[in-house]
Amino acid sequence: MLLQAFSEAEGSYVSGQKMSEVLGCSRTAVWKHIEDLRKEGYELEAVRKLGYKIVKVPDKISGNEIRLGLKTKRLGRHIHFEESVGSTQKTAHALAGSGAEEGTIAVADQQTEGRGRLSRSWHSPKGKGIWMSTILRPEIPLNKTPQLTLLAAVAIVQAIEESTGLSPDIKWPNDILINGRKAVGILTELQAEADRVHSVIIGTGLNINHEKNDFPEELHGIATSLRMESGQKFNRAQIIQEILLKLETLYDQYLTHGFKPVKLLWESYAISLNRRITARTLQGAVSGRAIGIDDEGVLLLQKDNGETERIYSADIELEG
Ligand code: BTX
Repeated sequence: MLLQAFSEAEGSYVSGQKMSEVLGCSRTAVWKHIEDLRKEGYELEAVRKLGYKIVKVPDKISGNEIRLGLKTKRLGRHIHFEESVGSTQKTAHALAGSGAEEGTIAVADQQTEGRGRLSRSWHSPKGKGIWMSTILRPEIPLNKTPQLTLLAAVAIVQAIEESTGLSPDIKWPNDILINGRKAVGILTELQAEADRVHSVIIGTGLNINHEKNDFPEELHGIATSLRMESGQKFNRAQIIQEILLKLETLYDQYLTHGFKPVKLLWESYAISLNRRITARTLQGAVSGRAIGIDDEGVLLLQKDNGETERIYSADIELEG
């Protein structure tokens, strides 16, 4: 409740009077609640006559920390947080199936069965990253849903740029790389019937405060974290807030103006375009030059014989 009051104050001071009203206790008893917050790792500044303001929040990602300072209207307004869970995708599927509102998020501090595409696993250790699934309910045809993976990738890149000053690249369709190593994975899953989309669940795995040895050996050459790239630790709840804000802004734009603006942004961050690549699909490997994405978000690959092949789903290897 006290955190709610600080959140509503948007970074300015909350008076002792206001706090005692919110908490329903005397002004002297407010002191005890402030001490509790300090014990949880919050740093507060007190100024006579003005009251208190929060100057530093702890790196925890429970519902309260995500809510405090969240600037979105819909996304993240309902938060399902668990310390440890198999996969937040599974949780989000269950929530979506039982009617959760658009914008509901499932977040965990740790995943024990985090998953990637094609039943691969996603390493999600405790306290190090963001493991989050967001429920969207767009009224779009099924064939347009891959666009949302690209939209999410743009939003996450923007949030990382804004929060850290790093410059990530996107490798089609869902990898976000920093200096060639994977810092983020995005997994988009659907609940749909016939041609009606009930929900799109966007799973985001973002490595934040890992040091090299927090990754298992087999990921050492492949994976990275924001900390490893910048030498700094980051507050995960604040990055979640930034992702949700960017995601909401782009998503609203997308619902009104369509995919074009997202496509332009996506292309500006993509490293796989205008390069020779090999696309490994379930049907086999195809090599050629990645010449762009079409209006549905499908990758266009120009083969050596000049023909253009449309790639719907693949792992991409960049050549040269
Ligand atoms: P993907 O199939 O593109 O990538 C999976 C591959 O990435 C793995 O096979 C492994 O090589 C590598 N990998 C595994 N863990 C990591 C890691 N932490 N960092 C970098 N590389 C890694 C990408 O799938 C989609 C991942 C989505 C994860 C989110 S977390 C929240 C939500 N819940 C859930 O279970 N999945 C999503």
